[in-house]
Amino acid sequence: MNSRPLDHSRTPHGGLMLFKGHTAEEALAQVHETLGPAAIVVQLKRVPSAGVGRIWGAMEIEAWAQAPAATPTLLKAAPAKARRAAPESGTSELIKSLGLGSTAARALQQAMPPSASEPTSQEACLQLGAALLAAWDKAARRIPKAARRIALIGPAGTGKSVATAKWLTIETLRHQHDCRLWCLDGIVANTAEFLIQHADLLGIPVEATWNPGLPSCSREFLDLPGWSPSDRDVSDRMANLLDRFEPDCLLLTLNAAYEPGLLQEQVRAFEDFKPHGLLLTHLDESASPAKVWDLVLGHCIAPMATSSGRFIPGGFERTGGEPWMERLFAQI
Ligand SMILES: Nc1nc2c(ncn2[C@@H]2O[C@H](COP(=O)(O)OP(=O)(O)O)[C@@H](O)[C@H]2O)c(=O)[nH]1
Ligand SMILES: [Mg+2]
Repeated sequence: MNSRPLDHSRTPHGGLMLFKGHTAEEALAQVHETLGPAAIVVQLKRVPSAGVGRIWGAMEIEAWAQAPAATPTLLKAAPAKARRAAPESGTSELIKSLGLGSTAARALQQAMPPSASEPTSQEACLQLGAALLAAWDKAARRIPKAARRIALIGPAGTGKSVATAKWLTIETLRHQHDCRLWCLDGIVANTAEFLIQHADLLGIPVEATWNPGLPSCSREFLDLPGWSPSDRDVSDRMANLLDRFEPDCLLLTLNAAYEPGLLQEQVRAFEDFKPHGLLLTHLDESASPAKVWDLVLGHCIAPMATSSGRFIPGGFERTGGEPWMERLFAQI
C-alpha cells in the first residue's frame, strides 16, 4: 500500500476547497493544516483513486471544506440526527449515545484526535465519522478486492450454505464466471443438499472429495459443515482441508441476529483460522450497526458481504464502512 500523502488539489468552489487523502484521517489532517482546526468539512466521500491505484480499484477520500466563517453547511458525513444528539456535549457523550460495547467505545475514544478545546458537536460528529471509517479500513485491509477461492467457515446453522448459493449464482449468472463448488465433509457430515441441487441447476460442477488435479476455474467455492473450534479433532481436520484449498477469501460467517456477546465469542473462537473478514447473515432479522462496529473496533475484523433472507439469490451484497456508519448515526 502506498503511504505517500496524496497531493490535495485546492480548487475553490463557492468558498469550498477540495482535499484528498488515502484515508479519512489523512484528508482531514490536510483540511486542518490549511484551514485551521475550526474548518467546516461539508462532505466526506470515498472515490476511486486518481493515481495508478485505480488499476486495482484503490479508493481515496475526498473532503470538501470551508473556512469557519463561511456558511451554509451541508454536513453529509454526519446526519442531522447525530448532530442534534449532542448539542454541547462533544465527543464522549456522542460516543456513549452510539450504543457500542465498552471495548469498542474505548477504542473509538482513543482514535479521536487530541484537541485543546472541546469540539463543537458538528466537529465531534465529523471526527467520529473519520475515526469510524479509518477503523473500518484498518479492519478490512485483509479482505481481497477480487476473491477467486472462497471459503465460508463458522458455527453450524449460521447460513454459510445459503450465502454460498447466493454468491455462486451471482458469479455465474451476473458475472459469467466459470465456477466450481467443493462440498466437503471434514469428519462431520455436510448436509447441504439444497446447495448441491442449486449448483446442479446452474450447471456448476460439484466435487464431494478433494481432488487437486482438477483444472482451476475462475471462481471456486468451498462449503464445509459448521463446527465448534473447541472440538480440536474437527478443527484440525477443517484446518487441513482449508490448507489444501488455499482460499484467498476466507470469511467467518456469523448470524447477525445473535447477541453482541455471542458474536464476539465466535470471532475469538475462530481467530486461529485467520479469516480475512466476515460474512454477516440474517440481516433480514437484525441489522443492528452497534454490534457490527463492536467487531470492527474491538476485534479488528470487518464484514466483506452481507446476506439477508433465506431465498436464493436475493439479498446478497458486498458491504463497506460508509453504510454502517450511516446506520450507526441514524440510530441516535
Ligand atoms: N431468515 C434468514 N434465514 C436464513 C438466512 N440464511 C440462512 N437462513 C436459514 O438458516 C438455516 C441454516 O442455513 P444454512 O445455510 O444451511 O446454514 P449453515 O449450516 O451455516 O450452512 C436454514 O434454514 C436457512 O434457510 C438469512 O439470511 N435469513
Ligand atoms: Mg452448510
